[in-house]
Parts: sequence; C-alpha cells; structure tokens
Amino acid sequence: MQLVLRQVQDRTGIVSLNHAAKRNALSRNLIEELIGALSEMKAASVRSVILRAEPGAAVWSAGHDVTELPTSGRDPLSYDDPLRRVVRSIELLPMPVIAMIEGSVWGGACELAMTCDLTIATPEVTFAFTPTRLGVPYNTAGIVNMMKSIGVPLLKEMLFTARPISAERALRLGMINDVVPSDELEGFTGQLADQIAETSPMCVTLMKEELRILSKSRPMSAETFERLQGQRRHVYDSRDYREGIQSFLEKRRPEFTGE
Ligand code: YXS
Repeated sequence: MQLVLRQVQDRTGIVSLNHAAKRNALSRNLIEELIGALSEMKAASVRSVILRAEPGAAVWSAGHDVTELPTSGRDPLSYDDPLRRVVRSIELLPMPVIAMIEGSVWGGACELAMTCDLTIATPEVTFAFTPTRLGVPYNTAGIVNMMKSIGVPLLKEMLFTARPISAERALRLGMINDVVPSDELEGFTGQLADQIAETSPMCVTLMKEELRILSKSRPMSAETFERLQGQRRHVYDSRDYREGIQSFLEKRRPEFTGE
C-alpha cells in the first residue's frame, strides 16, 4: 500500500498522506515516500505543491511515529532523523508547499505543517505540539523552525501545556494563513495554487530561499550550541523520557518525576 499518494493537476502537485490506519503517523517509511513524492513534484516543475491528508480526515497527522523513537540513549531528533530530513526537503523545494489541513495535527506534524509555506485549515482543525507530553527534548533547529510561524508566547503555551489550540486562534495569532469551511477547502486551496502559478517562478523560488535563510539566521556560539545539546542529552537519557514513550505505548497517562 502506498503511504503517500501523488498527482499533478495542471500546474499544481497534490501529495496526500495515506496511512489513516495509523493516523498518518510520520514513520520512517511514510517520510521516505513523502520525500520521494516531493522530488517527483520538483521534477515535474509544478508551480506549487498541496500537502494534504485523505479527504475528511479526522487526523491530518499524529506526528512522529512513537514506536520509532529511540529509548537507548540516542538523540530522538538528530540531524538525519526522518522528520528532520522531510523538514529540510520542504524548505529546499524551489516551489511553495501549501499545507491543506483537515483534522487534528499532533507533535512533529505541527512542525511539518509550519514548515510548509502556506497553511489553510478548516474551523475544526486543532494543533497540539506535544514534546512535553512525551518527555521528548525537541531539537534546537525544530524550535527555531516553529518560531518562524508561532510567536514565542503562544509557542511556550503550546509546549508547556501540550494542549491543542484551535484553527481560529492559530489564524488570529498569525500562525496559519486562512480558515475556510471544509466544503470550500479544496476549491479555496486550488485557487491559491492557481494564483501562485500566475507569478514568476524564478522570483518565487528566489524569495522562498531568501526567506528561508533570513528566518533561520539566529546567532549562537558553538559553546552555547554544545550546552544546549548537553541539556538535551540529559533529557533523552532520563527516566522521564522513557516513561513518556512507555506511557504512550501502554495507552496510559505518563507519571513524570523529573529524573
Ligand atoms: O493500536 P493500533 O495498531 O491500531 O494503532 C493506533 C495507534 O497506536 C496509532 N498511532 C500512532 N502510532 C505511532 N505514533 C503515533 N504518533 C501514533 N498515533 C496514533 O494509530 C492507531 C490509531 O490510533 P488511535 O486508536 O489512538 O486513534 P484515535 O482516533 O482514537 O486517536 C487519534 C489521536 C491522534 C488523538 C491518537 O492516536 C493520539 O493521541 N496519537 C498520539 C499523538 C501524539 O502525541 N503525537 C506526538 C508523537 S511524538 C512527536 O511527534 C514528536 C517526537 S514530539 O513529541 O516531540 O512532538
């Protein structure tokens, strides 16, 4: 079964997450297919890519595949982790990626959606950024990436509570581009893609790259980076990290002790 479907409609690519049984969890296999689909869209020289789940999805994506998170003292979100690789694929794709969202968005899937260049959601959509619910020390580049779309006060609330926020609130606080009723979502997003297709592709590619570079430029000394990496290791080596994952697998609430 294909975990990711892809098609080209006129000058727009449509890439669909297709693993509803696992709530489109971002497993290694799904991400490999997603990276492949994005490369195909680049080769097809589409003007934009719409990234969606199956029509009427209750869950757009449940985030990182928890069963694939390491519990052996390894960094769960290192540079070559699949989630990190697909984030870079979207950032480096020369055409805009539009996240068209129905259903709930969880954990690393929030970063996947925020990495897209534009985000259109239905009113029922919620976003829950959940590292603290699982005890996962989110990686620094991922936090910087989220700061591009989410103001620090809202990002702190999402991280410190792991509570879902509504599409309406996300729109009001500038986290997403628009909220449209579900029966208008495909038409609205398609029109947006058509408008992009009328502009200069070279200019769009240039400005996407300019914004990628300028929005990442946060000076950090090597010592500061290493201090943060040491703090992250302290977390992913902790009992709480293993408890977070175990509690998910056992479908129970985690009991964190700060150890
Ligand atoms: O029991 P089966 O085999 O049918 O599988 C179940 C779930 O185990 C599976 N599934 C997942 N498998 C791996 N990783 C996941 N993230 C994941 N989510 C779901 O899909 C099958 C159906 O799930 P079920 O029965 O719970 O569906 P539901 O409709 O009742 O509930 C949907 C959700 C999304 C509310 C629920 O599945 C859920 O809460 N999923 C976990 C959401 C979450 O906490 N995601 C964060 C993952 S960790 C991550 O993204 C980052 C590392 S971080 O933590 O840093 O943000």
